[in-house]
Parts: sequence; structure tokens; C-alpha cells
Amino acid sequence: MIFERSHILAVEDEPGSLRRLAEILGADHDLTIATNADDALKLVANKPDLVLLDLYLGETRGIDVLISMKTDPELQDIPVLCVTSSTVTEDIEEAFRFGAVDYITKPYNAIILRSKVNTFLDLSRKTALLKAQAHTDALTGLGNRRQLEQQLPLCWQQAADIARPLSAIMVDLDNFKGVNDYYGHPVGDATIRYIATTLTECAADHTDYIYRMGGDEFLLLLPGMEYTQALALAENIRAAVEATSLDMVPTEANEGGLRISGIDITVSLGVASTMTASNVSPQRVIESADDALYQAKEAGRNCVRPRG
Ligand code: GH3
Ligand code: MG
Repeated sequence: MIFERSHILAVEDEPGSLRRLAEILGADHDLTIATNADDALKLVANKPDLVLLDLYLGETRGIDVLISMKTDPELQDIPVLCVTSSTVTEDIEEAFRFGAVDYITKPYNAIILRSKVNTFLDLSRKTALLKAQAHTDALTGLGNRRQLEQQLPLCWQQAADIARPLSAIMVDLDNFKGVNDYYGHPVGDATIRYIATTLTECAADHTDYIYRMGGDEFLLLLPGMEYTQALALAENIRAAVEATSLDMVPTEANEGGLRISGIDITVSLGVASTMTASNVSPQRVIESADDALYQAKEAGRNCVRPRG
């Protein structure tokens, strides 16, 4: 295990205990200190990598810090290690029930504490990495369907908060099988990456919610964007891709691009827009954009089709 320097929040009101924590962990990690639950709740907003939590903090209770963290989606993954004098069964039971990763009673052995801290930091880092990978498309770095599932309610709420529509643009490469068949899979992959970059560039101010839905299909979610704006953006994307030829698509084999002329790259796009309302499912706007994309394919490809 390789240990990186991490940010640890030590919540502890007893000066002797704080000195000891600093001695054991201070050389390897950056320690921030809170001596009561109120300060801890403020400091935890800075998202430390790990929290060491004493349960009895003068007038305040460490368990309230734990409960508050575990109910906040932004903070709930931070490991909380209880370090306390209490050996009361109810305290131990409560700490684990509310999500502490471990419970160490004072006096503790320095080697054991250091080792547990490093183990939980390492586990937490790996879990975060796995989570990020599970939500990212490996070829393009865009969000994948899992990411979309998680973010769709957020997008919907964002649009609802400002009483504006949620728009969606569904994009699919035209006759992409031909690119793969003629030039091979690596060129196909490079083309998909190139389209992902083009989408990100065209939607410069709206890049938070761009997804690769799978294969050669992409989705842009645009909370707060009016229908006509979304149509204009879709047309920009269409024109930008049309202006691309395969010799502009960078590949790993040839950084300067492929020096062949041949298949033109184009995309078809479906656009939909809906006002957020309690009787409409957020999924509906995506289905509508998908229907519109189907119509764009039917209409001969390399075009934008609307669906109100
Ligand atoms: P259409 O205009 O109707 O969309 O025709 P199409 O040939 O693009 O057909 P479709 O969208 O159904 O096919 C997508 C193709 O994308 C099928 C598959 O060979 C290719 N594909 C899917 N994922 C990848 C990938 O990760 N890399 C490469 N190179 N090709 C992929
Ligand atoms: Mg296609």
C-alpha cells in the first residue's frame, strides 16, 4: 500500500488527546482540528478524506456530526472513525448503526490507529475511483447511462427551480458501421472520440450533462434551455460534424490524422423540450428526443428533427 498525504479532520476536545493524534498522524497527513460538534459540522463541509470523531465533546455530541454527515449526499462517503473513551455498548452500537467505519477506545495503540487510518483512507480512495469509473465511458470520458440515471433527477430539478424547460438532444452517427467496416475498429474508436470532443466544443457552456449512451449514440441534457435554442445548438453540431472529414480525425496511429479521403462523417439529431411538471416523467424528454432522432434517420440522415 502506498500512502498519500491526506486531509484528516480530528474532532476532539481534550488537549492531551489532540497532541497524541498530532504526534501519531501529523507527519504523514494534514490535520484540521475541531473541538466541538458545531465547528466540526462547519469544517466537514471542506470534505476531509477522513474524520476521527470523539463522541463526547463538552456540551455537544460527536454522534450528531456523524448523523449529519451520513444524511448529506456530498459527505456520506467520507469514512468516520470513532476514537473515544466510551465503552458503553449503546454508544458503540449507535456509532456503527449511523455509519462509523470503526470504533477505537482510548487508550489506544499508536501503531493500530495509524494502520487503521491508512487502511480506511486507501479503501475510500479506491471506492471513489471505482465509482467514478463506473459512471464514465472509458473511450470518450463522457458520462455513461449509469451517470445519466443519477443526474437526470438533478437536471429536472435544476430546470424546475428556474421554471424553464429541460431540453434534450439525441445524436447518432450516420452509417457508422461503414466506417468500422472500411477503416477498421481503431479508426471507428477515434471517430467516436472526435464526435465526443465536437459535442463538448459546440455545447461549450452546457457541458455538464453530455453522455455516451452506447455505440455511436450520444445525449445532451440542457436544463433551462429553451426549445429554439436547443434546435439551434443541434444544427451547429450537425454542421460542425459535416465539416469534418476522416482525415481530420486524430488516431493514435497517426497524430496528424488519416491521410485518406472517403466516407463523410455526419450525424442525425433529435431535439425535444419539456416544461417540468409533476405529471411528466423526466424520462419522457429523452424518449421524445429519441423519437425525433428516428425521424431524422427516416428523413435521410445528416439532419435535425424536432419533437415538441
Ligand atoms: P445509422 O445511420 O442507421 O445509425 O447506421 P449505423 O451504421 O450508424 O448503425 P448503428 O447506429 O445501428 O450502428 C452503430 C455501430 O457502431 C455498430 C457498431 O459496429 C459500432 N460501434 C458501437 N460501439 C463501438 C465502439 O465502441 N467502437 C467502434 N469502433 N464501433 C462501435
Ligand atoms: Mg448510427
